[in-house]
Amino acid sequence: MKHFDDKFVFGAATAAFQAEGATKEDGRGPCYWDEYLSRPESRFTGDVASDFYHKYKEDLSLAKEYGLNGIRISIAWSRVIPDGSGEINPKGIEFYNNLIDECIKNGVEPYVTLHHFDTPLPLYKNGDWLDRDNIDHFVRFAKVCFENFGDRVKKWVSINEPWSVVAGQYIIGHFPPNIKYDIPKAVQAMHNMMVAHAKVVELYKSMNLDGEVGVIHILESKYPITEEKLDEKAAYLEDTIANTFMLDACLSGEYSEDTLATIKDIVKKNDGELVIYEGDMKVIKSAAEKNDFLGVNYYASHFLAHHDGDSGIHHNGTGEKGSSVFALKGIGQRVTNPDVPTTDWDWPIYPQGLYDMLVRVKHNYPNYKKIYVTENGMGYKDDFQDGKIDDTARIDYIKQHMEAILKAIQDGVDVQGYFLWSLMDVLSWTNGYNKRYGLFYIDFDTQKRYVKKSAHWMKQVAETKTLVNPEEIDY
Ligand code: BGP
Repeated sequence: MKHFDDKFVFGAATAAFQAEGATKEDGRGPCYWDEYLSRPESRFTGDVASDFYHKYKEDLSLAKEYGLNGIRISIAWSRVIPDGSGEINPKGIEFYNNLIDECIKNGVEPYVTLHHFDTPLPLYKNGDWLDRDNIDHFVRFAKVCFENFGDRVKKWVSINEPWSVVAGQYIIGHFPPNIKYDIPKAVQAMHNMMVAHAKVVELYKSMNLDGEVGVIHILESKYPITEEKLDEKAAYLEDTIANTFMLDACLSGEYSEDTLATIKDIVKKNDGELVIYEGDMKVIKSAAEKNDFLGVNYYASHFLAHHDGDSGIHHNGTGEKGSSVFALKGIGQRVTNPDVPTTDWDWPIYPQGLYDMLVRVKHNYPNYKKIYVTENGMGYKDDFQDGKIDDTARIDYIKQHMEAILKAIQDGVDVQGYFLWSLMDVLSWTNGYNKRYGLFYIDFDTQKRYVKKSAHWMKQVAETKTLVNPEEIDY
């Protein structure tokens, strides 16, 4: 199949903290990133970011002009409820009302995420997703959003990427509270997030709003670097903790025997224990039947080798190619596959991994309903030449991944949309502003927007529903 069908959504993604800026305006409370990035050793802050808070009209009009009909935005919990659990901030409601109305006015449908990495600071200090009360506070926040925006927003996402949150917070340690190698905490927080997701689905469905609700997972394939049994085991273990654990929860509504045994074993090898509270699996099961869609975020796949020692990680947060190390005790280590190219941040570029993941979801979870690819894109140090940015490397990346999606559709997977990360350049959580993903380049000193070659290409793709050759783009 060479064409996307007429219903296919061509979108781009943003997230509140990475785009909005205006972190102290109109009564917004701090989230944990505000506190973390204000420390003296921080290389950057989110105080201005892409200034989307003030420039959203311009960005939405660019989205429309360049052929997009969908946008992912997220609602900053601490803009709507500044301390996370107390008073509602009318100015926060007003901002999102205006933003949502502007999306609709431009024919760019908002897909709205409730939690995109930005827990309000007081709740984070209470333990964030390790604190079970956080679940109730989050459900209340969801209710406020459904009540205020549910008449116009028809696509809701509970949580963005549980695995990335906990890997950042408790394993890699590049997200606050910067804990390293605490796999038991990571697993517990993931489980708690899936309970929170499930409760939000239940709530949404009980409100009889005429829309859809789902969850987004980062789903990156894991392959053994050789056919050796031990390498295969390492790939299986990382796949279970990062992918199967979450897919089982949101699509099967139960952890399979294998999944649970493997997770418990990994946690035990790291001196911990997973606690599943009474009632958790009941709500998870019920929500799995009601979920309307699965969002798949995909950037890279990983190649695994056996690893017998302690955990050891070096996070490449600057784009110094080749500097990454990632080895986990009781799981395995990521290694370079010489046949697979990587970005400057050492992310393997492997579109086959997206195809394999999409087909696997359909095969292993036949009740999955439908999929949106809710993030995919290439972090790149764009070269700005007199107002022009020729990002052909990014176009190649996107094209290859869209080809993988078309192939999956052809093979029977129901994928209904693609959202490029990101609409315009935004803050990258652990890298700052030189790792760019946008269709629109931002000069962060002036906040002026410039149209990249990839935006011209995307417009043609969206208009023709065909993956046009980048060489045909006049730029
Ligand atoms: C995803 C997040 C996004 C975005 C993207 C790129 O995990 O959902 O918010 O940041 O990754 O990541 P990075 O900016 O680290 O390159």
